[in-house]
Amino acid sequence: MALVEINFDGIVGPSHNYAGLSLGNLAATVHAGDVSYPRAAALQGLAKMRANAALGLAQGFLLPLPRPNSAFLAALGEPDDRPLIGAAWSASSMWTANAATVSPAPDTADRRCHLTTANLATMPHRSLEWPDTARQLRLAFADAAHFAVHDPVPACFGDEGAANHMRMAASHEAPGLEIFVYGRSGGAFPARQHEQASRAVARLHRLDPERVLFAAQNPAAIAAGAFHNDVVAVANEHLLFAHEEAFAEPEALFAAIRKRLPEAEIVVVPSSAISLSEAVRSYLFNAQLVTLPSSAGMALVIPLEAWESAAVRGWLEIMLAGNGAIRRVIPVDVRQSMANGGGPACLRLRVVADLAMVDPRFLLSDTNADKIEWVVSHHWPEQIDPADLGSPTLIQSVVAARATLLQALDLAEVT
Ligand code: SUG
Repeated sequence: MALVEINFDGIVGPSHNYAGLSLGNLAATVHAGDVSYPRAAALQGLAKMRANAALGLAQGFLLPLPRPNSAFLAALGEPDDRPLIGAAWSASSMWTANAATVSPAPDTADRRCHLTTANLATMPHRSLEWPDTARQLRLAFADAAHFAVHDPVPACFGDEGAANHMRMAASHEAPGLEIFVYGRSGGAFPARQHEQASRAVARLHRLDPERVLFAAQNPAAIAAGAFHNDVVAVANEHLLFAHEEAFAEPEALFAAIRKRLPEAEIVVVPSSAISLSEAVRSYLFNAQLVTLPSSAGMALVIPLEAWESAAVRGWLEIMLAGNGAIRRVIPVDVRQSMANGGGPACLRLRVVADLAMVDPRFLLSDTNADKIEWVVSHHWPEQIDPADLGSPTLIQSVVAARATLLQALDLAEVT
C-alpha cells in the first residue's frame, strides 16, 4: 500500500452567499449582507486545486450539498426570518476541513483509515451538513477493508472535525501523533470544539492513547476570532507551525509533543512579530502546509491576504531566508471564501490513504477539472444578493447547476 496525503477540497456551491451566520467568525460577520460571486468563488477554489495538483500533490474533491435545504425550512414551518433562510441556503460545506476528523491507517488499532463525520452542532447552518456529508464520505471511501466512516458523535458535544485536529509524524505513512484541540466555553464567542467530542473521536478511531494529546485552545485566541484552531496553527509531518497565543498551555503541549515525537520541529511565531489580531485577519496559519515531492521540503500555501500583510510578509521572508523546513510560500486567491472566514486550509480535508482505494470519481484529473470548470462557468450564478435568497428563479438555477455538475462527474447517485 502506498500511502499519500490526499487533499479533498470542497467545490464551492452555486448558492455561496454572505449571510453573516457565524458568531465569532470575524470575516463572515464583517461581510454579512455583501453580494457574493459564486462562479468566481468556485473558480478560485478550482484554481487552487489545479495548482496543488501541478505541484505533484494528490488532489480530490467533495461535492456541494443540496441547497436550499427545503426540509429544514419545512420543519421550521417555512420561516421568513433571514438568518434561517440563510442557513438553508448556506454553501458552508465548501470548508471540508470541518467535514470530518481523519485518522490514517498507521494510527489505528485495526489499520483502517477512520473518518468521523463532524456534527458541527454549534452553528445552525453548519449542523445541517452532516447527513449529506456522511453519505458522500461513504461513497468516496466505500472500501470497508481500508476505511471506516463513522456517523457524528452526539450533538450535545460539538465537533468541528479536522479543523481542531493535527497529526504529526516522521512522515505521512509512519504512525502519527494525533493532537486534538478543544475550546472551553465562557468567552464572548462560542467554543465550537468540545473536549468530550474530541475524546470520543479518539476512542472511535481506536487510537493508541500513548500517541494522542488533548490540548485546550487559548481563550484569548477564540476571543480574537480563532473560532477553529486551524486559524492559529497548522501541522504537517514533523513540523508544527503555530502562533504564540494559539494554545492555553503551549509549553506543556510542546514538551508532550517532543516527548512522543523526538523529531518534532515546532516553529512558533511570536506576538511581537505578528499580533494575534493580525494572524487572524491575515489567516497566515490557515495555510496548507504540504510536503513537496522529490524531497523538495515543505511549502506553505497561504491566502493572498497574508502575503499582502506587511508584518506577515516580513516574517515569512526572514523565515524563508533561514532555509528551514518550509522552502516555499505560495500565495493563492481564495478571496470569496476568505470573506466568509475560510482560507486555503479550511477548503480542504486531508486524508492519508492509498489513492487506489478511493473512488476515482472523487479524484481530480485534468478531465474532471475541465468538466468542473465548464459546469461552473456556464451554470453557477454570477452573483447573489442575500436579499434574493428564497426567490423561485434562484432556487431553480442553483438546483439545476448542482444537478448538472453531478451528472458531468458521473456522480448523480449522490443526489
Ligand atoms: O464555520 N463560515 C465558516 C468558515 C469555516 C472555516 N473553516 C475552518 N476554519 N476550518 C464557519 O464559520 C460563514 C457563513 C455565512 O455567514 O454565510 C461560515 O459558515
